[in-house]
Amino acid sequence: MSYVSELMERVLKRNPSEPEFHQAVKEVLDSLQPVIDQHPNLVESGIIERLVEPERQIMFRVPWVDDHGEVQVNRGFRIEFNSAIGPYKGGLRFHPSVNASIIKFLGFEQIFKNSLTGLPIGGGKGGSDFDPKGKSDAEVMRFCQSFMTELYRHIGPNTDVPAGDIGVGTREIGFLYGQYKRIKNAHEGALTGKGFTWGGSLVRTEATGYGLVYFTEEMLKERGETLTGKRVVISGSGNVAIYAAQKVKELGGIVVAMSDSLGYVVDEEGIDLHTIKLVKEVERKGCKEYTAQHRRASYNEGCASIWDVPCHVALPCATQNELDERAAQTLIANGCIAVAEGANMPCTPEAVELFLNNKILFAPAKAANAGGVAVSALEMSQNSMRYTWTFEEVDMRLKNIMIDIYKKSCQAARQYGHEGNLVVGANIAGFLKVADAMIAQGIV
Ligand code: NDP
Ligand code: 2IT
Repeated sequence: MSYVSELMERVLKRNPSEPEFHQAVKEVLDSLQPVIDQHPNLVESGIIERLVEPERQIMFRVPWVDDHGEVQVNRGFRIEFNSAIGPYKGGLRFHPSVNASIIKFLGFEQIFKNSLTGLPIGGGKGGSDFDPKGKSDAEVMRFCQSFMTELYRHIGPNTDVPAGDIGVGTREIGFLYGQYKRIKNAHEGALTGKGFTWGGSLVRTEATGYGLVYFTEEMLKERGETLTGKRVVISGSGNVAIYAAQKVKELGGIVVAMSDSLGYVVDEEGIDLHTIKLVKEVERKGCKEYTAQHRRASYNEGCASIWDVPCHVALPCATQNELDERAAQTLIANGCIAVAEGANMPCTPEAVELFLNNKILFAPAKAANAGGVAVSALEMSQNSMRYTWTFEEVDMRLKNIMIDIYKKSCQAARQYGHEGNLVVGANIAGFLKVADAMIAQGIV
């Protein structure tokens, strides 16, 4: 049995019932085979064995009282995966589906993504099975305060710096930061995604979506294409999806469909983002409401079939495994030329294989959605300097980082015999920097 298969067997045995974590590890290990062949010292120093085992896993009780005076209990997580190149860095997800497997897959991916940004940040992720949907602001605040009352002792600007993810936006970061500051008596960059007036960075809100589209443009260029006039389908209508849509529109593309967990809207004239923002960000309602204001648009129940809408470019920006083999077949049959992952691991392994085999331009999440965490790292820099950059300054840095990630991933793929395969390229490029640092720092 090969070293990689043996290691995978061990991961399966040691982490039973964690399918998302297994999926993320398998993809990376499969990509690393050519690197291992060329660098036997990676095996000798146990780099990969150490990489697949989080440095620290924290699970905790989060008790809070709802608006009816009833006690509620949720579970909190923070997985501090790897700190070889910098403090643990990664978002917090609040969603009822959150469990150890999901947080571990996200934390594992974050190691390589953060390395790709070229900035000094390690990998971590956290969250809770708390569902912010349907909760009052006061309930969300009490939950966040309780969550931070445990989390604060594990984080800090030089230790671990959480941010947002699904269900955690500026409102939640505000409540979390307020409680952190109160307990620690310190106004310091222990969280990113803060509001601009209290330590946040300009462009952080837009960063993941904008970065995704900068990456997509770069990839399209290779085929002599641009986004101008392209039909684009974007799943989700949260932070990543909305700002990806905004940048697509700015660059001349037409976003014909967007979704949420309940269904999707199609607007052949191009989705009106003002309405989507109002419905999703302000009113916190379903995207179905969009059709009340735009009669020409149609709404379809169920989010999975959004990929039936014909498009040139598909940007899955909702959640893991939302685009399967059948969806990939439909996209290819309908003439899609590029798929870029805004969400983390949104395409199933079977879908990714189909895209690669059919020479569809495919941008894996680690590379394509790294803009969010990259601007988070820029927020950390600004906090350390006690200074703020302009929107243009941060946006320019973001764009350069995305272009650099694209080039690094292409180069690594070429060097290790997989030209054009950005999955392999991103995994290898992200891995090498972390592996170098781990070797230099000894067996820790
Ligand atoms: P938001 O909470 O802002 O939005 C999530 C969107 O996805 C909503 O439209 C939501 O629908 C939909 N969604 C969530 N869960 C499901 C599900 N199980 N099935 C179908 N749709 C679902 O989150 P973000 O936009 O921040 O995150 C989206 C993805 O991007 C995630 O995979 C996240 O890990 C990834 N990501 C986020 C970054 C960031 O900076 N925020 C950075 C890099 C990656 P509804 O409104 O109905 O709940
Ligand atoms: O998946 C991700 O990269 C994020 N949710 C953003 C993490 C961050 O620290 O900004």
